[in-house]
Amino acid sequence: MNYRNPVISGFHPDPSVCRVGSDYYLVTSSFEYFPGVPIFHSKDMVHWQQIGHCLTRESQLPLQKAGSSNGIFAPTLRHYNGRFYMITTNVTIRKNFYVTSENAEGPWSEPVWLDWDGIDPSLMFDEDGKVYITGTGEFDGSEKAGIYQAEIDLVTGQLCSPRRFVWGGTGGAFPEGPHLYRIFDTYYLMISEGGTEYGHMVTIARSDSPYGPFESNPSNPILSHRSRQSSIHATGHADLIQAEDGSWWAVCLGIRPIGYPYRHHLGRETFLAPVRWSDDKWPTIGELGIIDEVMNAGTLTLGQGEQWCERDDFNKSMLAHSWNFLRNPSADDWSLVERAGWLTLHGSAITLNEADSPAFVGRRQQHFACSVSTLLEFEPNHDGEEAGLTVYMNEQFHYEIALVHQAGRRNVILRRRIGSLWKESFVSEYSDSRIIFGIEADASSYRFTFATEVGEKHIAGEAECCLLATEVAGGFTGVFFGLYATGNGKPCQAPAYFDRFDYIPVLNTDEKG
Ligand code: 6LW
Repeated sequence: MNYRNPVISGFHPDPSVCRVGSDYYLVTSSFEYFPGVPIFHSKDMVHWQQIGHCLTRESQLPLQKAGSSNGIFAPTLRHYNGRFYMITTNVTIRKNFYVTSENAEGPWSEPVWLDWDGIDPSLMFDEDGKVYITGTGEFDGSEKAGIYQAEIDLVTGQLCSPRRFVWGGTGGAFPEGPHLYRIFDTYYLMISEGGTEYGHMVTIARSDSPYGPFESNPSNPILSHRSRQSSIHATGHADLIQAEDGSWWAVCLGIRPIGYPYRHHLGRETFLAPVRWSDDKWPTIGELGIIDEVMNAGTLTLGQGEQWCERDDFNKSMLAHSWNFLRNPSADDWSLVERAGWLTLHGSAITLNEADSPAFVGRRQQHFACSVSTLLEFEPNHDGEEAGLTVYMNEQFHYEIALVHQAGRRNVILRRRIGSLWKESFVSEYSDSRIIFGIEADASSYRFTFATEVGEKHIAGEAECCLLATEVAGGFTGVFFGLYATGNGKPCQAPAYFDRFDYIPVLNTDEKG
């Protein structure tokens, strides 16, 4: 049987995976978004369902004023003695920490803050009871670039040995994202090099001792799409996993750029690839380091994917796991109970143009071709009061279709913000307080629409996907669709009520199968 990559589409980078019996669990990075570190469950490693987040409280995830693409970097997920451990870095406060839980769904513990510098911390539970923390050294020049390691006591969070440099990789830039494994009674140290962009690769070394000296695999890299003719690029940051049936697999990140020069706007996504061991016990990921959008599932027994939920009616008292806030949301800014069946947003003075926490509830764009829409009820009566639907990459790169009070009039606007340039490319007076906003996406453009509940759909304009791409906008994240409200510099007195949010992927015949 074949399966399709990415196995988790949209902005889901730096995957880390573990297995408990026949259940697989996976986490990804979340940067400035809240809650943090989405966690997924699967029975086959191909079909993943999000079951929650590891970091759901501000005490675990302080993100005040976190710059875009700061906050939470690469997490590692492990299960040991009936307990899950998720270890990661909050780059904004320069702290490494772990949280634990008996159930992957949570609740997860308060953080154990570590005396450990750098990023990308990983844990390895050795057979003799020792636990190793392995991580990427500081990038600020205070340490030699490479991978550092120590023993750690996970009851107290204290280190029980000095921090030691263990490997610098094969000479690529940014040796990072390490995981230490004990396989075939040998210690394998797998890392990424080349940076998370088009030079990305995975390399591996091994030793009889957890501290090395590590012997580099003569066939490194074991995964890389550098200079490849492929729809997938920048593959790297991998984690190894042995399936219940004994077969070996890796999850890794990759991107699917559009056009030339390449531009990718959906972010770094999660891919699955088979791992083969050579006779002399070195692994390779995929076909000689190459992965594909369609791959053979080998001995995995594939189950059914979850039905895509096209409509969120906001009828529950909790937001679905797919929704996120920007940084730590203010409790006054949003409610699912204030008006039953509607998401209410109270716009604050903060706008989408600030690296702050505007009244915003968003979800990742996970398909190149898709359409989203929402019904908004909003009666702005003061200049600057605004609510609508945004395609958001970061505070400097976003598009929105909105209802806004401007110079005494209520207008529908299409605004495009690209770096220091911005333009309202459509402005049309609109007298009603109810409006349906829509965005129709294909791989290269977004089309913005509006309609009354009974009337025909009008096109407000189009905008390029490539101008929101990482290659233009920078950062480590991917595009979100967001519902938002703002008073543009002062509190918005009118509440913005959103009745529903539809996300309808346009799948090609292959993807449906
Ligand atoms: C992460 C690093 C990386 O910490 O990108 O692709 C950084 N690899 O290991 C942010 O995701």
